[in-house]
Amino acid sequence: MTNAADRAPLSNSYDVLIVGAGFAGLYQLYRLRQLGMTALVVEAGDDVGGTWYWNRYPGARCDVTSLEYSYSWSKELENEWEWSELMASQPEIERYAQHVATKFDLRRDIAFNTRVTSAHYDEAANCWRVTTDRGDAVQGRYAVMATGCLSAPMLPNIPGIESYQGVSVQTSLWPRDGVDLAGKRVAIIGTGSSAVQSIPEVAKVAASLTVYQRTPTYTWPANNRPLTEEDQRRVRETYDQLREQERNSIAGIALGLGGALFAPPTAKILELSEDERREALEKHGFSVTRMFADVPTNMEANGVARALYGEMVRRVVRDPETAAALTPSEHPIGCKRAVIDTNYFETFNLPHVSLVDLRKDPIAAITPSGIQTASGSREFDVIIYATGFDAMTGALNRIDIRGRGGEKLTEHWSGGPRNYLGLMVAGFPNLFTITGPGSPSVMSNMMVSIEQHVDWISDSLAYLRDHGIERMEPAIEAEDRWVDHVNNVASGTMYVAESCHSWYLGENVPGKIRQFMPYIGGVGRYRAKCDEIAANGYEGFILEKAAVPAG
Ligand code: FAD
Ligand code: N01
Repeated sequence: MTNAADRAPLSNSYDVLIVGAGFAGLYQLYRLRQLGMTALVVEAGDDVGGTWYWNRYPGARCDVTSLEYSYSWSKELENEWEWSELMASQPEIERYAQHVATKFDLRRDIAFNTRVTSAHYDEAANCWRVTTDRGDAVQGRYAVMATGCLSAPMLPNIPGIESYQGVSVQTSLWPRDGVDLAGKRVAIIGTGSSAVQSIPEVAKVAASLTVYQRTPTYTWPANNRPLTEEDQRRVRETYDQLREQERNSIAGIALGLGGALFAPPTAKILELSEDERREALEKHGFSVTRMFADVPTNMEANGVARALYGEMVRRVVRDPETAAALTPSEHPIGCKRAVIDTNYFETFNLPHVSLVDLRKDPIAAITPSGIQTASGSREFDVIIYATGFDAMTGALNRIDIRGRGGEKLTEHWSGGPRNYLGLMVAGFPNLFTITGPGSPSVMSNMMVSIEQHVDWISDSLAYLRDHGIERMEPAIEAEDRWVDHVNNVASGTMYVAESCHSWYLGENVPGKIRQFMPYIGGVGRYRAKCDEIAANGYEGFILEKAAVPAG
């Protein structure tokens, strides 16, 4: 299969259907081929890369050291690929995904330009029946949802949005040919990671840039730099140990952002005198607020760090009113996903860049020519929506997934996402989710978590085959216990503090249940738990031979 729009018709039946050709889907396909299973990947985009295919906005790059944000399952790949920067940009990561697809000849089993619209479990035939927006109907004994955690873009429900006559674009659906921003009057709505990365780049070319901010963001300098040959050599020499450290770490990271060995902080900000705190501020700037072990766990320590953070913003941003608006005051440091930037605050000192504080001056409407707030209207040539995603559950819920007895996944999850180990859902036999809610997922270097899930799923499928088992699903009691465990680990942390409103909690999506979705027990502990469950004959799962084999 190629990425041509007019692809050949699909076969009727596969061992495994995989949805999504990002890093998860690609590795899953590779592993299934190794097992000798037939697999089809269905992908909405016209090529591989997932996140790195869709998010082409100016400034897009990863915020984990690229030598770590890369596959670990092929020594040859590891040795031949040269990352040019500490944290690679979107085009480079996309090229890496394309290189992997070409090197391992993966595209021939991928149906591109095809969106899965439904996946229904046929209990009698014990298979998943999948339909697509191109009229395909295919079946697989197993289905693997590699649909991504940050792949369901959100457009805000602002009145008049459809009436706008200029160019409007979402960071997460940025066109491959780019958007002409040179000399244009540009507005950007949002100040999360995508906006923080875009703003300095857009400001370089636009005639004017107006940033519409609802919630100010804690962001830390990326300190990105080109990688030297010495960096690459040093990491290659110790790659095996580094990968092992990642797998057993809390967040899937062994190297810090500087590329040096990373150790979780141990010093406490509350144990420092006022003079020592000031000294640390002078020496480390913004980073001082991320260096102490008590800041994420103790609200008093968090408050001290917030005051230092505010001081740093005031030091960088010259206009006091803009500095005040850019300073987070309501939510604790660390309760939302950390944001990493290059010259974010500095950009607000440029004469053609301005900030609209939506807490004081909310958006009333998008008009045919621009944006109207309570205080008046501004006209723009381009509006950029950096307004985020329906995270973790969005891509799954946008597919009509039905399990045993026709139960809809959205019904099963009407009180918030529920599953066992973040991998399987009770009542949805033989359906696996990669980096789903209830797993470390977005709380980690995703590459490490993706590989762990793909390996676990592949090993499970081999086990089922070797033991003549045709149906696997979690017992409802095991699911209940896991959901309780995930909630208990998060309870009392700043992630669920009342003052925290994050996409981890689903709060950015109107009507979504407030529930902390990822598992924060740590990548290493979680891996050990998954391995132990498998070693104990898949404890908590119901394994059975189907009455009727798949047709
Ligand atoms: P994705 O890459 O999201 O791929 C899922 C694919 O499934 C997509 O191509 C999508 O088109 C397809 N799909 C979904 N639904 C359907 C359907 N119904 N039918 C057909 N196809 C479908 N993580 C990190 O660890 N470090 C980082 O630095 C980092 N940076 C990020 C930067 C951005 C801008 C974003 C948005 C996310 C970032 N992430 C980062 C998270 C990132 O999503 C993961 O690291 C990783 O790329 C996810 O891979 P995936 O294959 O699981 O999902
Ligand atoms: O999305 P976000 P993102 N009116 O949800 C605002 C990964 N990622 O695409 O906070 C006005 O963080 C919203 O405001 P508020 C990473 O995991 C990584 O930026 O809800 N504003 C917020 O400011 C990240 O966390 C990188 O008040 C509205 C913004 O839009 C995740 O993807 C880079 C609004 C959305 O921020 C998502 O990041 C990019 C409205 N109606 C992404 N609706 C790296 O650097 C929403 N907003 C690795």
